Amino acid sequence: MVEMDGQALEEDAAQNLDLERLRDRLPIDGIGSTLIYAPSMSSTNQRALALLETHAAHGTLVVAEQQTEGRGRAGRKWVTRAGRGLAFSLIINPAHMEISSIGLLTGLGAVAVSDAILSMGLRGEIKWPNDVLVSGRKLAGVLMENVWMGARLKGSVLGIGVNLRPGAAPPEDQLDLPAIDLESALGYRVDATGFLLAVLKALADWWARLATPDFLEVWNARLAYQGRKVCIGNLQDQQHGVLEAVDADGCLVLRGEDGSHHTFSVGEVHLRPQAEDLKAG
Ligand code: BT5
Repeated sequence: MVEMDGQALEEDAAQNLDLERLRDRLPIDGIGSTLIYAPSMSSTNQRALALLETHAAHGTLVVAEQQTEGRGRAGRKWVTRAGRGLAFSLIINPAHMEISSIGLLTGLGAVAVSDAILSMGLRGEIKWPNDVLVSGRKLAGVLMENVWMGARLKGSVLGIGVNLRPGAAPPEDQLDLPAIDLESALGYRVDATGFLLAVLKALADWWARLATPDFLEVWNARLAYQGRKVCIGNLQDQQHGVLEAVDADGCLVLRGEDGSHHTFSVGEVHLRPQAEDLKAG
């Protein structure tokens, strides 16, 4: 089933996605069982969360080529510019997952994007928990949001934003981390539909194997800043240590100077390399 919104694209940017082709290839193992597309949306996550409230099914996919109120974590903004980027959100029913391992879903999004770019010859690193970096620059961001009914998890929305073409990201002075787009990294024009399908295929494959050691191994193998000194937390409370790994629940494990281990769950914490380690690395 495909639903289309009538909202038009801002600017005169050409539509990136070939909807006919997308429709023909979906669903992929249940992913994209319902496709909701609009050239422009406020936020695909916002739309998907609203759908989840009205009992949308697992696998429902919401796609836009521009967002006017794209969301990052902790109230930050994510920019998706018409004809330059891609934004999509997948409704997931994590009924069979332990609540403690819900953080794996953020990793699922990041691993799927890094798989898709690897198939194009680009090695991505995952800055825990939710960024995909190429050459230390942010190519994509993942935002997982949950809908609760009391203590019961009704469903999750896995939102992914990717910079496809030059000009996708806002100016550097508005960024925490330098940005990059897929086309600049590859040096040739990217097929947006093919790329989206590759991410969806990877999401479907890893969703089926989320609780396996394979998934954790791949996530860890692509982890940015591994073995380096990092600092994590917020302005009030910062912890320093050497970044060791992601554990089976998707939590980040740091080793302190005294050798003790500290575990952080996917939340509102901010991870960055320490300045002296940046200079060294
Ligand atoms: C993220 O948050 O990186 C999560 C981004 C998730 C976006 C997707 S798009 C589909 C779905 N619908 C939504 O509304 N959201 C999701 P965070 O780690 O908090 O990073 C946010 C920061 O990234 C901002 O404060 C900027 O510094 C930076 N940023 C914003 N737009 C960017 C872009 N296009 N490219 C690179 N960096 C960007």
